[in-house]
Amino acid sequence: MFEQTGHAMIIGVTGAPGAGKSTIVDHFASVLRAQGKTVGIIAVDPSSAYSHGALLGDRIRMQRHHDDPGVFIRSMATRGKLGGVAQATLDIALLLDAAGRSVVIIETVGVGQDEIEIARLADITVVVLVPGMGDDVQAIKAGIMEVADVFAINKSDLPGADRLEQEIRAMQSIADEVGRANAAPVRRVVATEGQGIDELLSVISSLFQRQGRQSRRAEVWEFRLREMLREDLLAAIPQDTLHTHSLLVAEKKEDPYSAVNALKEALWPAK
Ligand SMILES: Nc1nc2c(ncn2[C@@H]2O[C@H](COP(=O)(O)OP(=O)(O)OP(=O)(O)O)[C@@H](O)[C@H]2O)c(=O)[nH]1
Ligand SMILES: [Mg+2]
Repeated sequence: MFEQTGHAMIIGVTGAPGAGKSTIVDHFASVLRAQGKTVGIIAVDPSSAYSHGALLGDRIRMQRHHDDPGVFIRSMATRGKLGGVAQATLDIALLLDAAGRSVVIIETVGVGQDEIEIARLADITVVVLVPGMGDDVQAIKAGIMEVADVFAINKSDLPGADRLEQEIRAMQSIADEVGRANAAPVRRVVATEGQGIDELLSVISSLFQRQGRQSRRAEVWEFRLREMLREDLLAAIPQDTLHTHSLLVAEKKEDPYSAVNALKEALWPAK
């Protein structure tokens, strides 16, 4: 199956809760379908640990695609444990890729570090910001700035879009001064009206074309291989050996460094 992967363009859409990510993704799907492309959508939904409403909301908003086999939608609940979700998301994205979807879209709420990891899996990441939310700059500070390939200012029908755009530009020029150039293009959209969606998608496609399919993949695979290695090594250590050393460390009969050495010894006995 792995040989069949590597054909899809993976788009990440991230941003604050309620920024309009699902509405944008929904319109992306319509535009892509009209171009004859097949679409896979993965909605990573951290809020479903607390309320199932959000999950249902996503389904309802994307309902106009529900009887189109060209659009596959999968919601992933993270149930409070984000570790491992990035891996699971990548695996599903690869599965959709292998199944022949031309575009795979990953929607994730950009709040924590783990979700930024998910955003990094994409070939092109769109960060959705909204005017007048006050926490935009916060979100940018939290590391979202670096993962953005494109900024979408959604809800541009509301006041404050100019100011937000200026704020983004100011951030970019600071990043430029400290040598972390990020001239990600900024586009305004009104997702509810479908305004600016075509333009946003064409910016995404041309960035993807320019950067080439491979540029992100080595980074993504390094991340994935690290996880696979971690899982394999942990699985190779007998559970009771790990437990015994945990007890010893807790009782201060062994220091953690010696414990790790002893565990490595269990994996690779010295000759
Ligand atoms: N005024 C205005 N409202 C919008 C626009 N786009 C989306 N909304 C509204 O914003 C709300 C949230 O939209 P969603 O698409 O669910 O946002 P989301 O980012 O997917 O939300 P979560 O997945 O819950 O984080 C909905 O009530 C939308 O109708 C827009 O361009 N202008
Ligand atoms: Mg959503």
